[in-house]
This record gives sequence, C-alpha cells and structure tokens, in this order.
Amino acid sequence: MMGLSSIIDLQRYPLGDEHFIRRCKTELNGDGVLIMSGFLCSDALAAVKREAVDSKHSAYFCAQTHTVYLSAPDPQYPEHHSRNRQIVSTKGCVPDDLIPQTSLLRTIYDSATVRKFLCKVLEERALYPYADALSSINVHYYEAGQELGWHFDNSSFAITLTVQAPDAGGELEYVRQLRTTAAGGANYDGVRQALDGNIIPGRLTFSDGMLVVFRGKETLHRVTPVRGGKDRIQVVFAYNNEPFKPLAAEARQTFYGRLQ
Ligand SMILES: O=C(O)CCC(=O)C(=O)O
Ligand SMILES: [Fe+2]
Repeated sequence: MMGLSSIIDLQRYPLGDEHFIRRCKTELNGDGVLIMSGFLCSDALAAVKREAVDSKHSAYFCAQTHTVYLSAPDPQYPEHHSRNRQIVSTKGCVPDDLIPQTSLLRTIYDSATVRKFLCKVLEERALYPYADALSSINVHYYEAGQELGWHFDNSSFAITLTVQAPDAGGELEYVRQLRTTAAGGANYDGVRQALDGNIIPGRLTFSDGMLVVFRGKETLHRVTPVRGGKDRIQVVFAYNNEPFKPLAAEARQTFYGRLQ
C-alpha cells in the first residue's frame, strides 16, 4: 500500500503543521474557499485517473431537476418562487459502493492525518463517514454540455478533488454566505437575485490534482456546463460531523438513482 507521503504532496501541504493549518483556516474563512492546487503527487494522480476512467461505465448518468435547497417543492409557494424553482443538473456519478476497496481515494478519505487537518480547518470536533453505503466518496463525470445547477449542499462543507479538469467550462461559481442556516434562513430574495443573474458570483477554475474545501450549505454554488472533448472528473469527499447519519433519502434518489 502507498504511504500518505507518496499520495499527497506533504512537502507543499504539511497537513500536520499548526502554522500551515492556521493559514488554511484564514484562507477558508476569508475567501469562503480553500484551494490546494497540486495536492496529489503525480503518480497517485495518474493512478486515480486511470481508475476513474475505468469505472465510468458504472456511473449513473441522468438529467434531473431539483430546487436549490435539494428538497421537494413546497406547495405553499408558487412554482417560480425561489423555494420551488426547478434547476437542471446533468452528470454521472459512481457512488461509494462501486469504488474499488483498494482505491487511493479510500486511503485519502480514511487517513487520520487528513481528517485531523480538516477538523482543525473546519473547526469540527470529529468527522465521520455517511452511514449509507453510497454517499461518502463519489466520483462525478461531466461530459460536454453537462453541468450541476445552482444549489446549497446538505452538509456544512464540501471537499472536492479534481481528477481531470475539462478543456473549458466546468468551473465552480459561488455566492458566499447567501444564507445562514443557523438562523434557519432560506434567503429567498437573495436566491432569486442570484438565479436571475443579478449577483456576480465568485469563480474557481480547477486543475488536475487540486483539492478544494468550501462551505456549501451557506454558499450557493453551481458547476458551469463543460465544454470541449475532455470529461470533467471530480471526486467529492463527504463527511458528517455526527456519526451514523445517512444522506437524506431524497438526495440519494436524485443523485444515485437508488437508495442503497
Ligand atoms: O464538482 C464540484 O466542484 C462541486 C460539486 C458539488 O457542489 C456537489 O457535489 O455538491
Ligand atoms: Fe454542492
């Protein structure tokens, strides 16, 4: 088995170093995103890419619509209200149970060093995998024209790893702190303005081997349509701050086409 130092560039990103951790925390809290380009060593990146390309045939591809809140429409509000507006997403996903047991993605996801680092940066006491068999590690595939529409995540934070950036498009657009879930806020007004294009979002262009951490529950975000012949392949590492919690059934059905 490969050790962590031959998977992650720990020279450039010393995950256990307190000074480095403080810098990361400042970046995340200041910019709303923490960006680590070249996070993976080149051999590890090549291995992960090979595996992802090989697994594409088992991806669940679908086009579906959802609300920005990823919850079922609320009949109390009109159809075109921010609460109910239907957003289109088209992409493929290989869920956790179809990722090989030997995958380096599992070594990264399970690593105590990585979890401790994320806990400190995110100010969480502990991070746990999802209780269901599908949601912890996902490999997403976006072919030309495919995209992930505007939404807020279910979980407080998102960790993504770019396996293959597309030739063009496939960027993350985000509007920071659009709502405060602690206060129960949905911010329908702010969401409407963002969906109508009246707020200029932040934009992040990915590169192969990049790790990104962001607070997706309060940051409205989307992945813009991919252009060119190269698939966008993006891994999402999902953690919970409580043990034994599955991803909501509605979200599982939407993104995996099955519940287990
Ligand atoms: O692919 C990305 O960069 C972001 C993915 C995302 O927002 C999600 O899976 O909820
Ligand atoms: Fe998201």
